[in-house]
Amino acid sequence: MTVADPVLYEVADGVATITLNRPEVLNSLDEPTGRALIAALRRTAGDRGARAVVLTGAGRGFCAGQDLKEPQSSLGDAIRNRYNPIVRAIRACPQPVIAAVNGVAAGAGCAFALACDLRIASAQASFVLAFAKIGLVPDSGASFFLPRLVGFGKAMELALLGGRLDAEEALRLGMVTRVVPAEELQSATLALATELAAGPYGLALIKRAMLHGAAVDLDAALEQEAYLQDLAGRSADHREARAAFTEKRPPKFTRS
Ligand code: LHQ
Repeated sequence: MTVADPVLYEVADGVATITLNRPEVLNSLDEPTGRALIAALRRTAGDRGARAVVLTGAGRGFCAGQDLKEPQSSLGDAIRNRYNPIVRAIRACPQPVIAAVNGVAAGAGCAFALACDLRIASAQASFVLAFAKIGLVPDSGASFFLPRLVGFGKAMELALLGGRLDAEEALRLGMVTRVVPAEELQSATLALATELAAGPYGLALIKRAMLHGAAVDLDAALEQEAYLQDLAGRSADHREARAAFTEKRPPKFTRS
């Protein structure tokens, strides 16, 4: 009997797709799955063929967080060794990372979606801050991302009550960018990822500027913007965009 890969990695037309692949347990994470996800995200960061990244789940779930049937001695160690590296790897990808939320995203699975740069959801998706229901605290960056996305009051309510939000409610709160019918999730995600994959080198710097700006004071943000703008201004893609503007034609970017 062969055991299916718990995480699938595929690159096509500049888009890397990472698929959590334990559909029978709603893609919850045991140790091998966590390790494979970290490896896939790190591989993406160095993959020159991947100009945008999609994170999604096989079957009817996106990710139900920790596999609650896996025995664990120290939850702190699990968080430090498995979950925090996943979140850091998502943030460290120079490419934009899109969560294509195909179904339920619970616990750390919800936090992974929040850690991504954009979220597009199937109408069948749902979001559950499941931690309170099992006597735990928000982890995997949920306490950091959620208040920034929906405001502190709503984030506190969701964290304490752990209720399930459907896709439309998540859209209303600003947790997701778009909701599409389930059968259109793949094509809509690919269209979004392809648009990003055709973008300039500056997109990686935009990601850096926005992530930095969300966590520092104004002076630090202004200085970082100046630093990154200097890099962006020296890129071939910026020169190409200026030439294309003058020549009244669409730019052709090379990600350099
Ligand atoms: C699962 C799971 C699951 C195993 C569904 N594990 N089997 C970090 C480090 C260390 C420790 C702890 O935590 C963390 C971070 C975290 O992620 S804590 C949060 C852990 N996750 C949860 O508490 C969510 C648990 N799951 C649920 O509440 C429900 O399954 C949700 C709301 C996600 C979906 O409900 P339904 O759509 O009704 O599906 P279901 O409950 O029937 O699940 C389908 C199957 O998947 C079922 O198996 P079965 O053999 O009965 O068909 C579940 O047992 C299995 N499954 N989540 N986390």
